[in-house]
Amino acid sequence: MLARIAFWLVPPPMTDPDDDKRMAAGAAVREVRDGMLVGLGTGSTAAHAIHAIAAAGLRIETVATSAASAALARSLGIVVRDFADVVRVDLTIDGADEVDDTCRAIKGAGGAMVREKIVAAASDRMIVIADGSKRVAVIGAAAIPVEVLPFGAAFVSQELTALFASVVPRDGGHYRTDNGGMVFDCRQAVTREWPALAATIASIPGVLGHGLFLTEIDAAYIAAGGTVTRLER
Ligand code: ABF
Repeated sequence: MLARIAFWLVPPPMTDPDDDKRMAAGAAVREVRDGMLVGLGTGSTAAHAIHAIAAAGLRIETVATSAASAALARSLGIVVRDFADVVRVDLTIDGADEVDDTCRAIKGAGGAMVREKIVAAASDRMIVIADGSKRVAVIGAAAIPVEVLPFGAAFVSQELTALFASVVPRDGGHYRTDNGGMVFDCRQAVTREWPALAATIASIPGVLGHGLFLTEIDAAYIAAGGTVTRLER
């Protein structure tokens, strides 16, 4: 009887999402080997991976998907090369806003999706890391960020409103990415035929990139409640 009362008085431990992010990051970093050129993602989950790489004392070089991630890595003693001189990366580890069981993802809430997609495309393997809140049955609830050359802001916004019911310039149009681009956060797409939508977005002159990652991701480590699940594309 006392045990039964104790159970109700002491609920099961709730894990902190940050602990889950750290667990997912640690699982991915265990795939890093000495001698690799590693792509460093952007965001709080990717930051855990950067700390884990530093802590592991791995003899690697890296490229970063944002100025922020490059600064964090260098502050931890990690060699960060200029990606402009790189054509191939062994392994990239990055976060996501949503990821489904086929490793399709929406990325870019952190505004780094253009560089993230270039680095992912140059990578032999690309692994997403996330806490359980990012795992979805089907992507599409999260905003799809679209980076736009400011020169084309009004024109591209008009073109995007034909594809989405909601097109919102980030920070009232004042937000700028590391590339100097604006970001429009787009919701309620007119179609969920994601490949076709991705191609249409990319075809708009003035669009620099978007956050639909449909083919770039090879695997994902999702941590929830202290348990890590590995998904494969
Ligand atoms: C980056 O990290 C972005 O693509 C994505 O939007 C963001 C997720 O940030 P966090 O890990 O902090 O949730 O990879």
